[in-house]
Amino acid sequence: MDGSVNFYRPWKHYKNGFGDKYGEYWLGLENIYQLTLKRKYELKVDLQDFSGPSAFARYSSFFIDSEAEGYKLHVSGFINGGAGDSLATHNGQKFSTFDKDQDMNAEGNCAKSYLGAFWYSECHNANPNRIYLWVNDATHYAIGNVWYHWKAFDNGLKYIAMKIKPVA
Ligand SMILES: [Ca+2]
Repeated sequence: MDGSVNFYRPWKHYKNGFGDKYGEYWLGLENIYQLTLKRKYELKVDLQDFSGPSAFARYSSFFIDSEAEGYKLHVSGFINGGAGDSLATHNGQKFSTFDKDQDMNAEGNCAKSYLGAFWYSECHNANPNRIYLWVNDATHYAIGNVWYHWKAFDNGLKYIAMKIKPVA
């Protein structure tokens, strides 16, 4: 949301969480696993562009598997709030960081190649934990925090939040 926290971090940080819950924040894969194990959750991804517009994607079901399963992502029940479904190719993938490559890219390391950490396949349509670019600048091809089906790979977004809440 403001570039104040460095998101290029190793596995241990993504497992345990980091940042400031009132600002830029990662809840932690183990916390997400424990929460979504106990109750049913939905996911809402809020996006905002530097030029003003916003959009969202909702998923009526969200959970992840245990660390032994690579914290594999499970999302379904997509509801389009204008953003498009950029998690479809990430569904069923394990989480990868630069020091823990669990992606589907046999030759390379998506976290290293695209300077992020996510449920990469080979490699991504969404890369929210990536470099904060501060401005719209299409010359920064595919290095920003990307949600492909809304703004393609050219634009890093001003704001990306993935929020979960229990399903009533
Ligand atoms: Ca790989």
